[in-house]
Amino acid sequence: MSKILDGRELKNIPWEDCPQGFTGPIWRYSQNPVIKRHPNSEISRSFNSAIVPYKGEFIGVFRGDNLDDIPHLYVGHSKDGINFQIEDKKISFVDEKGNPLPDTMYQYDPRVIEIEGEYYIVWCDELCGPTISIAKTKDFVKFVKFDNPFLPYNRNGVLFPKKINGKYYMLSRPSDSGHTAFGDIFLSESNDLTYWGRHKVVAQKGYEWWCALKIGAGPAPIETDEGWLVFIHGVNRTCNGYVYSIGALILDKDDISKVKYRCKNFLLTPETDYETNGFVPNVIFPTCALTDAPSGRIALYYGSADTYVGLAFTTIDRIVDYIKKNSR
Ligand code: BMA
Repeated sequence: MSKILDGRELKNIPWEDCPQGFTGPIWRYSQNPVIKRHPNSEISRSFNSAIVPYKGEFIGVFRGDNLDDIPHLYVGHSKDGINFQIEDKKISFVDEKGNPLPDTMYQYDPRVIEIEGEYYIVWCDELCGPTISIAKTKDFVKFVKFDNPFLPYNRNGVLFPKKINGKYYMLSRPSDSGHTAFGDIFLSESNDLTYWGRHKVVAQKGYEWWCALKIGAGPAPIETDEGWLVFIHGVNRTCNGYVYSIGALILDKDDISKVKYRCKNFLLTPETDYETNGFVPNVIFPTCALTDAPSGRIALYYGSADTYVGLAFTTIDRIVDYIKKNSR
């Protein structure tokens, strides 16, 4: 039996039981996708988005690719974590003194991480090319942006959901300015979320074909008695373009820069219509996981085909057992 260590209860976690006879590590929600095309009048497609429990309901920061294809971030509200109302106006940021900041050219692939009652948004932002930005909010109305914590180029970052020995930790995937044909997961450390250092390589792209080109962290790591569970995306380069699948690894609890188990199989790969058809076919990209510690339930949200948000389920026992049995 494996345990989720944060001890938090989320009685209303979105859930659907495992279909009878299904033997895989993760099963898809039968009513997917949960976010369809044109969720508001400005957004053509919404995917790669992050949801958290908030005041007994749910709130999220959504990637919304506009009618000119350029992505921005939007707040969305939901009573059940499945049906979302996405606000009409994109998020604007203020600096640490409260002064409004000019909009950057684009913003995408947000993660939302709660640490000690504050919600941190981490996303890919524009700074002479893609880089990682961080902002904080308490109310999802005022978003205070930190002063350029990362250099370009980097398009994928997520924070650990708690400080470890008084420090913040970020997993990120340094890149180039285009559709990067490489990608490994790095760990960085900070006292204050602005100055980052002590960078370490945590996991590199794999021998396995599904993640042979690049890997990157997905949702905020989940603390378990076996170590930190990290859902990842892994990319295969086929003759018809990149294919993004979902995988996982478990980091050592005493040294989070060390991989303890790494699953050699993907957990999910694009198979359904809403994953294999869309703006970018054959992409599934995990960005957020809700957990309920008492039941061990996990609800995993993922972008699908750069067009929709999908939802899938597992339990901590099932996923840890699968990763350990299939660890390379
Ligand atoms: C990645 C990111 C994601 C996107 C994926 C597939 O590099 O840019 O936003 O979902 O490519 O297009």
